[in-house]
Amino acid sequence: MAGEPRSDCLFCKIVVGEVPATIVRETETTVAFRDINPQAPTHVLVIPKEHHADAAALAAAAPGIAADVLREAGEVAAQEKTDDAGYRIVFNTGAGAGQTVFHAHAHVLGGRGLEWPPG
Ligand code: IU
Repeated sequence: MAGEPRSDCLFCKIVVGEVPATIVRETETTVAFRDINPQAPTHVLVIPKEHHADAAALAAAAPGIAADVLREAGEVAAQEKTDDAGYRIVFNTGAGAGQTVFHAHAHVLGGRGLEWPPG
């Protein structure tokens, strides 16, 4: 069923504390934790606690929670004090775009200059 935890999903395991993560924020519907392979001084992932494969699936099944993820991404940027200088919210979607974990997640990247277009 849409949103149910999956036993083979690493991020579902982070939600329940079975896999360790450095959590920086948590709400009723979301968790934000530091990426283990940071690509910028601030690199935090914001995930819904519910399991949805990617951002589009999340928005289709649970638009309120998709909004929670976006709001939390902004709160992370403010907490990390990167909101003045600018930051980027990225949803890699599909293997061809670099998605490796198929549980929706927003990358919040900041703390350095970010080029456009991205690689
Ligand atoms: P991607 O957009 O699916 O490629 O992002 C997955 C991210 O999850 C990637 O940046 C990893 O470094 C990160 N990550 C993590 O933070 N903790 C983990 O245990 C694993 C991956 I596996």
